[in-house]
Amino acid sequence: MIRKALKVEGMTCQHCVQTVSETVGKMAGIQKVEVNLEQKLVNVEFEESLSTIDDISAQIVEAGFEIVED
Ligand SMILES: [Cu+2]
Repeated sequence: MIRKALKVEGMTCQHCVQTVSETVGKMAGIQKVEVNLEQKLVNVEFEESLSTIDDISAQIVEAGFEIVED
């Protein structure tokens, strides 16, 4: 299990937070999703053999948000 933080642009309200949480939460191997709206961060705990960070990023983009590269 690893933990990573993604910077996500485009989340503006609790509805966005819920959309991202649900989208990521239903993926395989996701243990925990925490969205920090103020910091625009999505903290994810997941099993890398089931979903990669690229998979998670792709789903967030699919849901209409933008991943900001560090
Ligand atoms: Cu919103």
